[in-house]
Amino acid sequence: MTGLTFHATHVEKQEDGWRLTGASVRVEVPFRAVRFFRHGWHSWSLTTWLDVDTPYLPPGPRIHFPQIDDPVLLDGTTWQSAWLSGLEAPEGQVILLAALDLNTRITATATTLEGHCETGSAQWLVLTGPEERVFEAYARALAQQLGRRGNDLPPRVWCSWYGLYADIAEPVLLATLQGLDDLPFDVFQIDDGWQQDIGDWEPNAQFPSGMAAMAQAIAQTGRRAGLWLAPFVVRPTAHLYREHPEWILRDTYGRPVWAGYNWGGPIFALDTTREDVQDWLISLIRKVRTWGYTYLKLDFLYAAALPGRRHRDIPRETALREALIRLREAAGEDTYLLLCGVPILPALGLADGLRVGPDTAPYWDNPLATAVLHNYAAPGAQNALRTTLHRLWLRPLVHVDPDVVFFRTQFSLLHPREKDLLRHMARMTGFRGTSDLPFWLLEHERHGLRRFWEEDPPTVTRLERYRFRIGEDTVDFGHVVPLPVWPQTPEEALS
Ligand code: 9PG
Repeated sequence: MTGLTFHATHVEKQEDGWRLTGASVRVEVPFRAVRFFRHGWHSWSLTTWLDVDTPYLPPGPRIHFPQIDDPVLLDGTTWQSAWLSGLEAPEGQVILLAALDLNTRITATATTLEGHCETGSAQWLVLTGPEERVFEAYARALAQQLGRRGNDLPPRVWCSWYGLYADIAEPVLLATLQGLDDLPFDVFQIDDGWQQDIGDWEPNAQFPSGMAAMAQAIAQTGRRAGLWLAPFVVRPTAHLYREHPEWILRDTYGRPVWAGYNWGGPIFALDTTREDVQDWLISLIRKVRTWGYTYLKLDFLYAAALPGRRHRDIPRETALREALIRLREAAGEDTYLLLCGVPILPALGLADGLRVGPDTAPYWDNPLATAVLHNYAAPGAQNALRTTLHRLWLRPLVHVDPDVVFFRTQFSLLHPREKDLLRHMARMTGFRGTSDLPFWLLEHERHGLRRFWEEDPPTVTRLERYRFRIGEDTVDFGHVVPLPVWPQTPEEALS
């Protein structure tokens, strides 16, 4: 592509684009773009192509900001992206501005891409060409810079969350394990609900035999035992909070930094740059390893990268990456780490699996969250599919987890067509999970689950941006992408 103008401290032409250096860089393009690529901060954050004239309306409620995206990105008056953004020319060519360093963000207009690094000078790539090629080139550069994992096949997982939610207990999990006995899958993962509190990572009264006994029961069936933890967040009700108020990340005024609102109240973050916090984190990971869990779903990890005044004055995403390096060391190379609610770039090279979209749900969309509150990180099948679709380019770097698939009709509002889309997405990533309880499945649904887990990963060909050939199926995800809007006029209401 010719006619690009750069503003940067240093510009170097490379084989497939340019390398820019600078704390603030700017690229001007010789056309008016039709769309821009918005890339969100963490697993759940909106990532999609948007029309350049899409107005930025801050999502709500504000107490959920950290769960939705980087609060710094949401606080602006225009769309902002974490690390990468791009423009689509009228003829379809794409120009990507993409950071190689952490703590970077980008604003796009119809004719410019402006990068900014929070911590001083950074390295950036400018890549132009067909969409697939520019994302491939960026993924190669990221592999060099941050590393990659996940050469083997992604696991087939049963996860308790989207079936039982927090209402889990020993008997129902053991019965489920038994009910799945003749199905081919790899991991039985216990999600949120086993712990005493967020911060107090010991079994509650629903697990009287303890977590080691559960892991043993799972291992006896030949599956890998998986466990959910949110190691960087604390509820104020937890013993941990009362015993170690000095461990909590605080702002410049000394007030605890809000990490969001969940489990019926505000949640706070640990300052992972403190040595005593690091020791506690390492012993937590070692403890669950000793219990027998070798698949860990580590969640709400963004908390360690929120703005705040840290014990060690290092950039916030660097603080997160250092904490993840310690968790990886404590877990060992042979533990599968599925990272969730995690800023994407800081996790590369450390995660085996990465959740790349918001939570799915046994319903398509909750318009109160999306159309009314502009929150596209809210649970729902459509939100999950949209952001996952726009993060498939990460596949050479990590196992990409699109979240679970539903086969059940019981306790589900999903149309068969919607369930098919979720299933095709999982086939495309190879990461195949479900939360369906075996006793809920009709015979043909159980058969569907069996085939899903039995299938060898199909050949996938991208036919168009949102149309794929997946094995023998041609699947079009195009209608998933548009953001739901609330009708403002009678004409819109009728269309
Ligand atoms: C357990 C769940 C499951 C799920 C995770 C995560 O309020 N929120 O914005 C919010 C977002 C995601 C979320 C929970 C709350 O889900 O993604 O798979 O493990 O935690 O609590």
